[in-house]
Amino acid sequence: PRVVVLAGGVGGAKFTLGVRAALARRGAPEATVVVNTGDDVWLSGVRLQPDVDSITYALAGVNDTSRGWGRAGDTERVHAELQEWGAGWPWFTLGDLDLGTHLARTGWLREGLTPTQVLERMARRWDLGARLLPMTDAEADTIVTVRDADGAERDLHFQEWWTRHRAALTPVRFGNPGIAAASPAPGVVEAIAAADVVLVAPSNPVVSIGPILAVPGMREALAAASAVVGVSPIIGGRVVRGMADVCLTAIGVETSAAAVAAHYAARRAGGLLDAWLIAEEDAATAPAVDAAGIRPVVTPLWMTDVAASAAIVDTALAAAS
Ligand code: GDP
Ligand code: FO1
Ligand code: CA
Repeated sequence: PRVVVLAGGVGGAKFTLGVRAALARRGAPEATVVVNTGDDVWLSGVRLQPDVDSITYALAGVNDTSRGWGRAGDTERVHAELQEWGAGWPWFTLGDLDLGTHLARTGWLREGLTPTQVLERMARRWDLGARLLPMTDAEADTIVTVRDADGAERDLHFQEWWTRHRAALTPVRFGNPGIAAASPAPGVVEAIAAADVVLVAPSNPVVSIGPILAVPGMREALAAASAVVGVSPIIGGRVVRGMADVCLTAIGVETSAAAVAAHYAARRAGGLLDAWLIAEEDAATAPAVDAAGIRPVVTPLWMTDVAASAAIVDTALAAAS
């Protein structure tokens, strides 16, 4: 089958490794992965694309699997020097190898290449086994609005809210300034139209999948897709890692597999999903998913290794047909 994946960073990367394996076994064409760029940030004059890099590094096999971001075996000499200058963010570590990526990307952007063209060029270095596309070529960094002790609202970049404050400042809302004027990156709408199935990775529904869906034209493209199957990032009523629970609470969605499904909503009711994979731990919520007009499929959802991720993808592909 022709497959498109909507993905964020680490959850998206683990899932994409499974997609690559499942499709290779079938001799199917490489998947197209539409990656969240809401995490992107300008820092010390370079453009970071954390989710794009997480997926690229994971597919290339050069990612730091224990930390969850950056390159395996990286050093932090430049970061230490930036600290001495008082440049950058002290709480945000830029690895030396990772900085090479950011410098290459920023140089090409300044030469006039679009983010899509830069990613195409970067992906050539490795045999990634998937086509990566940013969700949009426009800058649409996620901004978190919090309320200070005095009641005033304050905006922070998502990366500051997360890596500096560890999501401890209660969010009032999430936004992507500039996204209203954005459009899907070249090739995204075409890939969705040509796909036999669109898979929604078990990524953060608010700050990873949310920005992708907020790109004007994306929801229309997905509404016309052949099939859309999602995978729950919530197992046993909890997030596996990260701060999706804090994000969901902020937008009034309970941290449960069924509530996230209802948030995405049934495609036949104007929403996103035809089917929704939920963990065995959440089997009791299947009737609620069904009641929302989405076909629940109960299956193990722990992406412990590539084989486990590929098994989830097999189940998702079966649910689409
Ligand atoms: P980020 O951009 O690095 O935060 O990563 P994503 O947005 O792509 O994915 C984060 C989500 O992945 C979190 O909400 C986790 O709950 C979810 N996640 C991580 N590991 C697993 C897993 O093994 N199985 C499932 N179902 N979800 C997972
Ligand atoms: N996450 C952290 O918690 N601390 C860091 O110092 C940090 C540095 C960093 C550098 C490059 C990069 O691509 C990602 C980095 N991350 C870091 C992860 C990043 O904040 C992710 O966007 C979040 O984990 C959510 O996706
Ligand atoms: Ca992310």
